[in-house]
Amino acid sequence: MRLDVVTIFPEYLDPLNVSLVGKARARGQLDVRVHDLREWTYDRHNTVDDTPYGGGPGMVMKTGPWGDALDDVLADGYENGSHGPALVVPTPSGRPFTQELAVELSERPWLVFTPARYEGIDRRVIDEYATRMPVYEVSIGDYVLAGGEAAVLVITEAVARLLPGVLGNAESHRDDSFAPGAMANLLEGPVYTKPPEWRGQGIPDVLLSGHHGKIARWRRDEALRRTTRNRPDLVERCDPSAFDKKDREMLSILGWRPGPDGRFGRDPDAVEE
Ligand code: JCH
Repeated sequence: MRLDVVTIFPEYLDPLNVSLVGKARARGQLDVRVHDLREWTYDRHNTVDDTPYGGGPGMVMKTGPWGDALDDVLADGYENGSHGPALVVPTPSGRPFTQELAVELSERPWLVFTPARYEGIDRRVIDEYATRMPVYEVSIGDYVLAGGEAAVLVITEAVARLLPGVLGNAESHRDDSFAPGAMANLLEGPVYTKPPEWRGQGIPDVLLSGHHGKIARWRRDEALRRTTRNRPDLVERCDPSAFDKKDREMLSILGWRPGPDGRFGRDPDAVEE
């Protein structure tokens, strides 16, 4: 997979040399190229921004540098044998970045990221490239960053670990059941390792019992406990057929009951566990 990033802060992308993404690059599984947008400015001050039409606060990134940069980056990619580019534009007004979208992006051969600063990029740039290739405008969450670079790091890590051969066998994909679908998308419960006692805290007995059935059940109960507490929306949207008898018992203990449609919701009269 080829990744291009065009930014006014190339150093911000240095973490792409480290860890999982860095190793995938070193192994030749990922071809990452970071470009300084200011190389496509031709004035004395390397200007990339200007005042917004219609007035208002802040500055907007100009069409010229972005258009010239993207044309050159795309031409270079094609010359080097890449095909099927897609533009990935981090923005607070984009579609939510989910595991499902990470899977979709991981199936593309070539992603071009355009992390912006200021109030974002002149709309005409995105509209023009959208006539030639898929454009994904993506938000990594409901909070406001100062620019798109951190979002590129997030998206790149989520995508890279899905590429064939990037995760070693040891750390290989657990269910990753965060993806779409109505079936059991529960958060993971707590995990423990040696030593068996630390600052007066032991390990839950069941995990030392060697009883695989009981361990699986305990983990599932802890997953239900955490998910109802931290992400009630995930439980509410679950197809109720995803819950077995023991799940239903645990949900009841946690104050969750099936509604008229069979889906589970928190009993408003229940007391918090
Ligand atoms: C960005 C900005 C418009 C702040 C400039 C480029 C993405 N999930 C997510 N949060 N924030 C971003 C993001 C991505 C790219 C840029 N900014 C600053 C731009 C705003 O309008 C409300 C606010 C923020």
